Amino acid sequence: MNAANLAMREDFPILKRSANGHPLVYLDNAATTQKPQQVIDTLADYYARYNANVHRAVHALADEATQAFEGAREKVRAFIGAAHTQEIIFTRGTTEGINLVAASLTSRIGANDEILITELEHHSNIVPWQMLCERSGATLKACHVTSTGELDIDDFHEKLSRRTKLVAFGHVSNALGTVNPVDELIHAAHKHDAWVLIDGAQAVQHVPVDVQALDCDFYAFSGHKMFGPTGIGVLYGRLELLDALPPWQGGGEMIEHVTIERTTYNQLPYRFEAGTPNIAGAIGLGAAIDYLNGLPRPELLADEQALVALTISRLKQLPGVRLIGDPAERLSVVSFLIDDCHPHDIGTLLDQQGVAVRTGHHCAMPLMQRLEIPGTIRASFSLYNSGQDVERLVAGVEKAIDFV
Ligand code: C6P
Repeated sequence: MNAANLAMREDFPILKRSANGHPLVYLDNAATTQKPQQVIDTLADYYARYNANVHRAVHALADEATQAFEGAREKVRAFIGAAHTQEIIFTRGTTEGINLVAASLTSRIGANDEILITELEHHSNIVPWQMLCERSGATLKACHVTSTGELDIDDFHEKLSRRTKLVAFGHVSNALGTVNPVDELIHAAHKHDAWVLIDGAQAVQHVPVDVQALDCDFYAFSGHKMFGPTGIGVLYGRLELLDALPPWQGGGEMIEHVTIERTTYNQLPYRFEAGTPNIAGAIGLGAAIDYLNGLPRPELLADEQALVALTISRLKQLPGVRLIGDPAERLSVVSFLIDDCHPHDIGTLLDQQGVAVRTGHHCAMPLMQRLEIPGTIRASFSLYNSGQDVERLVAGVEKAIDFV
């Protein structure tokens, strides 16, 4: 453990607690990360000092809340390198961002069109497109995954066609940690005049993201996977594209003028933010961004990558352990199975030793079907994890193997 890692751990009060009588080892960061005191304090401060609805009233509290809420939008814009704050839409999370795009695209997709996804996707990046295809008659295609858990790039290029209207894929796989060759995929999709949506849920915490450098059309992510609160996320959309899309939900805030007969809509980004937003969540996300910006991120990421490599090499030495996926580029996630054991049994045995991992299909059932496995045991790392956490995981797995 180095100084930066030690200092960071101090910011997370939950890391001091125990679970089932053992000091907690939290390796379920792909599901949600823990929250630093700075984010917890920001949430409490909002509710204690300036809780009010935003954009609606002239009183002092409303003004303070609106400024903090819009300030958070600007922090998000800078964090992902977007050109305009109008391109930053607050959502409930990655899932809602993708559903927003799928719903708004309904009028732009027809029966002759195709949507291309991949077998690596989380259900959030599959089901909304299936629903869009049901509504529009369009066809959903999925790029195959190799046995190492990487995209079959030849298959991707083969499945792209003049009919492809939209290509949607994850930046990083939540089940295997595979980092996709996003630049190549975006470039190929744009050559076919297809829009590109990136599911960035598993990337933003770990690597810097610049949506302009990427040149993607949409990028969705969740606050709770990057040290922020649950119930808040972001959809980035390219300005011209968002401008041309109809709103998806109707209600307060998204309107300009309403009569009983018809409504004209508000400008961006409010057109896509019907109803009272998650104000505390957005401000808390802003605090999480401030927190991330204050960390020596490259150093901490290098350490996290070293822990992933250490975990892989230690698990490989254990009898009966089968690592799932062997991508050339990987972030944060190590998935594995133990011969003749159900993943849930191993997860429970690890929990009894204070080690939190996730087991099961990880909301990626098509990937599990492709790999012909019921699920995996998944250890997922964050910037605050330590070498001790790896040792406790490996010791826990050894004990579980002895027990079963
Ligand atoms: N994955 C996991 O344990 P929401 O729920 O909207 O914040 O994020 C959905 C989502 C979308 N895409 C990817 C790649 C994801 O990993 C997730 C969430 C968690 O892997 C919970 S299923």
